[in-house]
Amino acid sequence: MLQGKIVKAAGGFFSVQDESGKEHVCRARGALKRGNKSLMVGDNVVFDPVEEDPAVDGIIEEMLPRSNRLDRPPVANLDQLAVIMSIRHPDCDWQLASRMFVLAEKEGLAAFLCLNKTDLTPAGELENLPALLCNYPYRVIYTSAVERIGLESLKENLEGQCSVLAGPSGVGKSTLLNAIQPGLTLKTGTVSDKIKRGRHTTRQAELLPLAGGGSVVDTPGFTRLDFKDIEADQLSFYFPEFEPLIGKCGFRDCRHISEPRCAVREQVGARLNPMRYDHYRYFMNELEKQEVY
Ligand SMILES: Nc1nc2c(ncn2[C@@H]2O[C@H](COP(=O)(O)OP(=O)(O)OP(=O)(O)O)[C@@H](O)[C@H]2O)c(=O)[nH]1
Ligand SMILES: [Mg+2]
Ligand SMILES: [Zn+2]
Repeated sequence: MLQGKIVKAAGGFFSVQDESGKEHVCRARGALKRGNKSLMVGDNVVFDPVEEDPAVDGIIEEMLPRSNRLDRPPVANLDQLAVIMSIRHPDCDWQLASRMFVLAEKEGLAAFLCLNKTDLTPAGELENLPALLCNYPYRVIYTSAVERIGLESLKENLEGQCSVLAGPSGVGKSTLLNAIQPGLTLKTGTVSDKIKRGRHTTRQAELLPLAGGGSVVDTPGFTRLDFKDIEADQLSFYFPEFEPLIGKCGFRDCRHISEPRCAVREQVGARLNPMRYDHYRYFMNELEKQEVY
């Protein structure tokens, strides 16, 4: 039996890297194909080398306990989520970023936002961002892969950690990784002229070692993200900026929507970023609809 980490998963085959760095193509035992046990990139596994099967080098027998997992993109055992958005082509989806941050908080992951394609920002708009992002609770890194701006900062934020890069198709996730890590030759796509959307170039999540230590998972883009297993009453805990205010509302079970004497609402536009509070309201509404009475 050998131990390793899944670095790629496609069509029922898993590339498992053993401790020496060697990759083994494996299949999984049936029980590791369903539900919560279904294997994902980042999983640590025990596998049995096989010689008689020409298609694979081993069979995965067991998945070791996970410290955390994201469903979308499906990756396990992370330290950090790097949300990648472009300022233009496609436009930054701030709400999707907040959605990803909620899921990161739920899994106890650190997170930051990387705003790419600063070279495409219309004149004057970059200057407006600080106001929009006043009291934004996550670190924001500005990059242009094309003009090689902000790449050192991105690199520093990734080094030594296991991070997943997630965001819509076409924002430049793969391009940024190629730019910060010489030797990577990740396939990149173009953004359609008409609808300014990416073309889903990256097809599978792939875990890549970083030269300076740590690793990153490049993932396929997505624009839809549903909340699963989140209770309406838990939502405020996944907005870290609310934390100092929790327990200070007039009602103990305040959901910070329309209740009187709400300490959270009082701070919107002051200590709290209004856009983030809008996202909170939107998500709360969505979760309340899912609640079963
Ligand atoms: N102008 C500009 N274009 C960029 C920048 N970064 C990436 N691009 C372009 O954006 C397009 C999409 O880049 P990708 O790296 O394939 O995007 P992705 O996020 O990996 O997309 P998926 O793999 O489909 O999820 C390519 O044409 C890149 O050249 C940038 O900083 N500025
Ligand atoms: Mg890509
Ligand atoms: Zn409140």
